[in-house]
Amino acid sequence: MKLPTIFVTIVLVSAVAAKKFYVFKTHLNWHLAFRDCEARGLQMATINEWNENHYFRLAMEQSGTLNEWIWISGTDLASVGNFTWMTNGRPLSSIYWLWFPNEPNNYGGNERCINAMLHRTEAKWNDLDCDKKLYYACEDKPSTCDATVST
Ligand SMILES: [Ca+2]
Repeated sequence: MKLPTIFVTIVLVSAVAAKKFYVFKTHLNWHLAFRDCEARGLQMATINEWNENHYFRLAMEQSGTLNEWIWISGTDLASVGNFTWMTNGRPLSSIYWLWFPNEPNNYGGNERCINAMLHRTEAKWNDLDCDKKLYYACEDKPSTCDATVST
């Protein structure tokens, strides 16, 4: 199936970031956003650590999207209530939970995908209807040869 032609603004986070996030200022539902990242040789934004969330917030600031809701790869589509990152299957460990206050609330019983949004000074997470059309963020795919070899 041919992907729709999408005109986007790509914003690169500065080189100080351990990870680059690309914020796409086009409104897509979560599924199409996920596929669009893949079609670009990227993957949907995945926040594994606190510092990565810091860089994500920087990406929001630098792309002028601090007041926007932005899709990231968290979802519980595979198992209701068990949110994982779609890109790597890892759970949103309690250590790294950065939920917006009173989220996830599964409002209306149909909130299965996660968007980031600003709360005070930090990017926080909210579960939302996957069919909503939001801006979205991608990142570089992780290197496939970054395994540590000990001798
Ligand atoms: Ca919610």
